[in-house]
Amino acid sequence: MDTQVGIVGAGPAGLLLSHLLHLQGIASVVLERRDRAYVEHRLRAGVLEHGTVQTLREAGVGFRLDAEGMVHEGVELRFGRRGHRIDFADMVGRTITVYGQQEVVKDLIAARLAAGGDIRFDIADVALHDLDTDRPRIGFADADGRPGALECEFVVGADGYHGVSRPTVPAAALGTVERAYPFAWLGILAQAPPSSAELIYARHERGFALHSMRSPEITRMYLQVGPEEDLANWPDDRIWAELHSRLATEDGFTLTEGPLLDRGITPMRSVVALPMQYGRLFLAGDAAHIVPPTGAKGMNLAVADVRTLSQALGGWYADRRDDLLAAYTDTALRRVWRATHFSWWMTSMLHADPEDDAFGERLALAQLEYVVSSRAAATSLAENYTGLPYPHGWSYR
Ligand code: RFL
Ligand code: PHB
Repeated sequence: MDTQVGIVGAGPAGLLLSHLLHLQGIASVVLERRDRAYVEHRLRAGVLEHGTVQTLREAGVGFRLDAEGMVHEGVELRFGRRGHRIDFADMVGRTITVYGQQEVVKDLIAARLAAGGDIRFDIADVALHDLDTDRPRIGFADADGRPGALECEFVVGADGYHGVSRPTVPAAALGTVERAYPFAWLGILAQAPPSSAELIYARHERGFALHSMRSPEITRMYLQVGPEEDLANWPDDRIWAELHSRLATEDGFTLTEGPLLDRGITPMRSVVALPMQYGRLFLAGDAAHIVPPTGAKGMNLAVADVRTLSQALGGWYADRRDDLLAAYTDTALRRVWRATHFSWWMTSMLHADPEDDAFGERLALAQLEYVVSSRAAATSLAENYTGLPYPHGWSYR
């Protein structure tokens, strides 16, 4: 046997799992298709739930997060040219932290390498074998193109939505439940100080817009666009004009512009694959489920899966318990479905659906009015957005 747990993918899920297993004395190898610089600079999520921050801190990888992460006590919902603040701290006594996903990835890679961890970048042709035996194998080609193999006790597919792990499971053993949305997000990163201290989720007749940030000097923003939209149709001045009009308020909100550092288009889908286990293969994070980004849940769910899996593998290695592993799908899916519903709800409330009629539009506005005028409804949003408490720890002992 080459390692106890073979992990495919060095995103937040794979890296955090490798680290949490190490803290419990369990060995793993992480195989990643991209190079280190690529995964450390891939621009993605930015909002960490309360429990995600706690998990990273408890695992000893929260130092830079505590120094550089921006703690937010609320968000703004903007519609009808007016802003309405949802006060998380007041409603549920919890906050969120704005800290780029790639910074979490950098911190985890640094922690693994400092502890002598084995992360192999530039790995091609990953193929999973013998998953229904107790000695599964991962075949691959290393960074120099030489063929290699890892014999393990468990394989974890943490290789994202486009990875190889989920498609390796025989179709008869895996179901998927999904929903496509008739729009996508165009995201930009601008060298400009944020125009608001907190995130702004805006519903507008022309479509959704989101104002977020990465630092006191860098703004991150998104615009709802068509599902097949081409980035070539969006020169800088069109992006800024659209952001100005969708974020405008009657009391004269001003949006600070700056040079664009990055831009990209992300399609929106909800997908849940189940079960999240096939023999000795366990799926975690985007490899098993994706949500539209409106609820800021994707990376947080990846962390939640890995906490559950880390505890279950801890139980196996400490006491040969297999009940926690057998319960992995059910335990993980409870949180996944809650987040899937919340993300769908935020998405439908905040986007202009081109396929919807006037009735649908009025319902979405009525829902927004209710959320900003009822303490009960606002508390529900706050509870879900900041993240539901964890029912169990990440370590077995
Ligand atoms: P990842 O991060 O996709 O990592 C998977 C890794 O596997 C590698 N890989 C392979 N390696 C070896 N062999 C193969 N055959 C492989 N195939 C793939 C990949 O190179 C990669 O390194 O999955 P993971 O770890 O499950 O993490 C999930 C998160 O990345 C994702 O859910 C979030 O980014 C989603 N998301 C957000 N989540 C939040 O919690 N809060 C947010 O605010 C938030 N905003 C967002 C988002 C995602 C977005 N996009 C770009 C989809 C905003 C956007 C725009
Ligand atoms: C981000 O800052 O990238 C971000 C924030 C909130 C979301 C999605 C993305 O809902």
